[in-house]
Amino acid sequence: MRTQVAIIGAGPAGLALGRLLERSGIDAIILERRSADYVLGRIRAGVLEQSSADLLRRIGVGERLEREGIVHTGCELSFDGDMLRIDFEDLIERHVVVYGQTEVVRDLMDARAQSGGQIVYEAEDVEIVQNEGTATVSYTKDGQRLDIIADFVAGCDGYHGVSRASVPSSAFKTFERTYPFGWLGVLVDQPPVADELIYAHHERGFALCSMRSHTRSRYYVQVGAQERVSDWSDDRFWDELRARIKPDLAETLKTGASIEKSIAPLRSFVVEPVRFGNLFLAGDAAHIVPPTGAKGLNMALHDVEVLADALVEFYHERSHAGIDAYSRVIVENTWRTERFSWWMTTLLHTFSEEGEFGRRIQRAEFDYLAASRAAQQSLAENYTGFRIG
Ligand code: RFL
Ligand code: PHB
Repeated sequence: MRTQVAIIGAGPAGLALGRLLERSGIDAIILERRSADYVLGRIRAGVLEQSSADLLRRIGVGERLEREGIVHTGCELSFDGDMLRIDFEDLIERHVVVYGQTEVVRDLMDARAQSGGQIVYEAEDVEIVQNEGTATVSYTKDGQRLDIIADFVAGCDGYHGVSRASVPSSAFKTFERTYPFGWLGVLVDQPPVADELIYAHHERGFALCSMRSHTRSRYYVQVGAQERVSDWSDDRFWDELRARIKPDLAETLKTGASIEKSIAPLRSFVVEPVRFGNLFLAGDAAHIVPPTGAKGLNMALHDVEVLADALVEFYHERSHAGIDAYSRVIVENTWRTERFSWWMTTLLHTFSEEGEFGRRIQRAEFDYLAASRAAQQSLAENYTGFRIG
């Protein structure tokens, strides 16, 4: 098979890139290791930056987002029960949209099915070999080994994918921080405890009250890196969450049987560069942020927007400028977002090794935020999405 762009991975990055290219008349095949149901079953992000929502509308997959997405003009921070609302609208005239990653992926999959674009699910043992000016991507489907010859390969296959692994490790540098804790998340069919997200610091650990809709809530508590989901009954989870949020909120919290429960490790990870010949990394394949700033999905969408522009420039104008600039633009944006996600994580989590000094510094940071409009503006512009160039 011959195609212009072989896309590895049908997560948000791969699917959005496929859509962007299709709308510019560029041919692409998407290879995904898992089944469509498996991909749709993963519960992940919940918050879209305004610019991500704009992108999805622009590429014609915004109809359900428009109907079901919930615009949030602010969020709440809580420190030992003291509340601070960050009013995005008032501070910087921007907002975010609560709309689950699962729904974004579903909308993109539906759009691709409608337009007849190809996604090969359950494509096993994907291998990438770069040639002069093209790349060969091989995979096994139903026991048969098949080849795709492509001009370019987009590695949208997440942190554990094959794309980065296909490049000699001497060709790139990685930067990593692993946090000594994870997030235990629970999804429940109950109305959210508040209208907006609450990011709570407590001496027992961080907690987040989020949502997917007016009737479905998503809650998280910080747990030790070694904890296992099987040690957390629903009752234990609800008790812990209640202990970490303001008592009057804890009283009104509506609990129920969890419909999903999982632990996600927290890490910061950056790859430099993110282009190797005709292979481009995008999304979680190129960078990981801890989920505290709600950035991962948004970064993935931004990466592929930049990549699609670069490829369109190449095919339509025969210009290499965009593809030559890709790595620099992505790495620059990545570090800016890494800084913000690290800062939110550092402010809100409990770090036992930092002792009482660390806690007082966190309190001072919270008090500064509460007192300073400039500090709130900085948080708001980063949370709702800040881009250079
Ligand atoms: P994905 O979603 O991991 O998709 C990669 C796809 O590639 C496939 N794949 C392969 N396919 C073929 N061959 C191979 N060898 C392959 N290896 C892998 C995989 O099966 C998969 O389908 O990466 P992508 O597209 O870059 O998207 C990134 C986002 O998924 C991620 O950054 C976010 O979910 C992060 N994140 C959040 N981001 C936000 O913007 N806002 C949030 O509120 C938010 N909350 C979160 C999060 C991530 C979390 N977890 C579980 C880490 C909350 C959590 C708990
Ligand atoms: C979520 O709803 O899953 C969510 C929301 C905000 C975050 C992280 C996760 O910062």
